[in-house]
Amino acid sequence: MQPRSFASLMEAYERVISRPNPVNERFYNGLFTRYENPVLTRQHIPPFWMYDANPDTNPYMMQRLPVNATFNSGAIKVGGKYCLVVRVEGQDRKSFFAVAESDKPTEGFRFRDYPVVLPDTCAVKVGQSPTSDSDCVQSPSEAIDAANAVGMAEETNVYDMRLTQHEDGWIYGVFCSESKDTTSSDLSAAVAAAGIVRTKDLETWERLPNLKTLRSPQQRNVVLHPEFVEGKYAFYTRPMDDFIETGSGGGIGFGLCEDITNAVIDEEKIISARKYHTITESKNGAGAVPIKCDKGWIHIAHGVRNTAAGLRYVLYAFMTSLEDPAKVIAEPSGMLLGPLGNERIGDVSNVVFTNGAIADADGKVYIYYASSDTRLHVAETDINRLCDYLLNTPEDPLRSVDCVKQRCELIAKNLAFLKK
Ligand code: M1P
Repeated sequence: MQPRSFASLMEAYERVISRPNPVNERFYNGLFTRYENPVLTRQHIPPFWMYDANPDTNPYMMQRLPVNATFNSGAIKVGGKYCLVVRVEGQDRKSFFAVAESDKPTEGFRFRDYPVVLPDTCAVKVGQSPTSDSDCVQSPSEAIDAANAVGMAEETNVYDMRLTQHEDGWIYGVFCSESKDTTSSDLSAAVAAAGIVRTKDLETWERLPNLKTLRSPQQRNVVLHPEFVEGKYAFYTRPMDDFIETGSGGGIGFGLCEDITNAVIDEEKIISARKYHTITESKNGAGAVPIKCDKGWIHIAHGVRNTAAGLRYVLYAFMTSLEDPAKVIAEPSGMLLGPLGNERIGDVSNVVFTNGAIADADGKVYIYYASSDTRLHVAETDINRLCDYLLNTPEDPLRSVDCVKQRCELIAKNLAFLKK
């Protein structure tokens, strides 16, 4: 194999970034448009993140720090740019965050030169919220004590950030902060918590203590609501007994907290429950930050069911009331979007997952969804279509016999209409 020049690797990378992304004309469902190419893949990673560019120290021009996948991203528009805070996974299995941005919503995404450098939870003074490098402590045990004191164990992995432009003026990032479960002898035992950061520019990040939910041992897929509710910060939660299984966690929860700098939720009310023999039977979780429109709050979440081939993740949607964002007023039957074609294959196959969508001023909505924990795509729709879908799609009647009845009603209506 001839070693390639670093310049040729940069040229190939630039070709990937500038590749147009045409609409997938073969797909139609009246609700959203799919695009031919993913918006981000590991080919979008700048070569200078992976290679040592100097042939003297890298004579074979080999990747020194390869990247495995670019997927589940938070999404927000800042300064006219479409910004994604992407889950990037190194080949060492550790995930981290990186901002990719573009002037266009469906193509041209380019990572900023450096990934996001989060303040280290293992580098804080006892009792303090870790906000800067100067908060460093000396010994590892002191660091762990300090992290525990502010509700953060020794964090091993971070992923799936939701970005909320809150009415208090900050952009919050809420993400999964994963630590080893040191109370278990099982090497794989882990604890998931909701980490919280805030920023004004996606460049400088202030770390706040992790969310504490007094009645749920673990949390993942936590989303901060963009407005105060009853004068408090409101979170969509996903109570779980365990790291993978939600156990007694009944679905997507909702809870209020007084102080985001020390966020504690007591009661979590289940608003979108898991249901037997539906797409949410195994688990579900909030996805994109809810989108406000004149009919309600639009939620795009994920539902998980089990199959002989393992878990199957799809997106679904529901609407909550403007007066009470914890009150579901519409929940159409079935999935909004499922994996299609090549999207079905990847590191964790048969998965689509979203943690970010952007609603533009012209009413268009871009749903950034990842397929099979490997790459990131976009689906384009708009507020009117989403509202029509949410408010006019029948609910899941939960039994085959009633599903047939529902379909026969549609057929009869159509046949009568077509005979006119
Ligand atoms: O592997 C599929 C997804 O699994 C998790 O989602 P959940 O907590 O609902 O099971 C997350 O780790 C997510 O990142 C991942 O895409």
